[in-house]
Amino acid sequence: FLSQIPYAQPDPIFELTAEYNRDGSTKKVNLGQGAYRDENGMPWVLKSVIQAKRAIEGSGHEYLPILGLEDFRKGCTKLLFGEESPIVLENRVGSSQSISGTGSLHLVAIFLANYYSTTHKVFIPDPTWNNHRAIFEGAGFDVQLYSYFDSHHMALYFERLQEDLLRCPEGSIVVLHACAHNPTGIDPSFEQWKKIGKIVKDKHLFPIFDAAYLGFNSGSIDTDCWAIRYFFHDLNLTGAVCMSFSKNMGLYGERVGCVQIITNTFDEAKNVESILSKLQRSEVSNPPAYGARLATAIFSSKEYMQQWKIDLRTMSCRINTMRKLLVDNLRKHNAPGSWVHVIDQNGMFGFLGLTETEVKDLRLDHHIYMAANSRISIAGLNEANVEYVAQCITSVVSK
Ligand code: PLP
Ligand code: TYF
Repeated sequence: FLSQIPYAQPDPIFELTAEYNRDGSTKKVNLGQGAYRDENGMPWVLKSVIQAKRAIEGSGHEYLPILGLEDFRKGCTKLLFGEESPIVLENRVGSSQSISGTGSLHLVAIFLANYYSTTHKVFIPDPTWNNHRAIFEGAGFDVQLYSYFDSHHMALYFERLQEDLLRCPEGSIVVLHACAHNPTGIDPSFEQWKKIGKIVKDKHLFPIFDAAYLGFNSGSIDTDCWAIRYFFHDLNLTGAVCMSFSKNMGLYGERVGCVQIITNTFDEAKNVESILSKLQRSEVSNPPAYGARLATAIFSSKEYMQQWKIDLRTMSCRINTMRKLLVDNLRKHNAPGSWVHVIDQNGMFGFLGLTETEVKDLRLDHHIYMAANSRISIAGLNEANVEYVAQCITSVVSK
């Protein structure tokens, strides 16, 4: 059978990084993969993480429990909902540590496939992170798109989004980006979230919040949890949150994440957790320890938590400054258009609205690398390259 195995195309964003690494030009700029870079274009280890590393020295290499570190899981629930939350006080969350955000989505997907049935459709935004389709199709679901982005106005297509969600069959599963939508950087307003919440409630949809960028919109986890808290506190819904600490703790390669399934009662949560444990056992047996220990050390120390908040502001402020500087430079070089959409976008990415040809020209003629849909990781910009990038964008769009 091996001779019949087809060749699967590599993931485009990892290919782009490989192509960037092969490029020998000194001018090259990497705006591809969503990973934070400091003002010198270097990966950044958060100060809070450096403190946590010292604190956990000597913690050894034993296995964790199947569901991961309990203090980590409980810390994640408190982070999402706050210490005083009824959800926390009534123990209504079934949780499991996971292989970061991706593993968290996967665990929820197989949980739903096994215990809710793949006859339910999964709705994901158009566009979205390309792994959403792969993860849910991989678990056996029929995956459909709901409208999200209006490319004409470079804005949220809210009317269509509402229409599409209203058309979902009752009980469908809907994937929502908690904040910092990837790739568009456009999130619903509070008022729009309220309307989405009402549809989710009325149609008994099962919401899954993909929370991979908490802290990147506002610099504050509390603020960026607004939609999650509105759904589960104010509307009293049940659903899932898939948390990742790749970006907001800079722990990319350590694979630190958590699944939170918000239920109606403590007994439901206990049963859900038993199933998460059973599923996790045959998938990864038990999750990796190091990164979860770091995150737990941060959660358990007031001092480190304070530092983490500062670190989040450091990253989100630098990204915002670069966002504005890019637009200032585009305007300075008279790039056609107002570029106000880039200013209005949130989180780690800018969604420029260039054509595939323009993106290709930037790569081949100017050594500037970005996703084919013209999504840029803003953190790849710095004082040394932002004007060059703006000049080159101006040049390709003025052709
Ligand atoms: N969800 C979204 C929307 C993402 O953009 C990412 C990473 O880029 C993830 C989930 C998961 O990332 P990780 O598995 O590294 O936590
Ligand atoms: O840049 C992006 O959109 C991501 C990058 O485990 C990424 O696809 C890389 C590794 C990973 C998750 C996301």
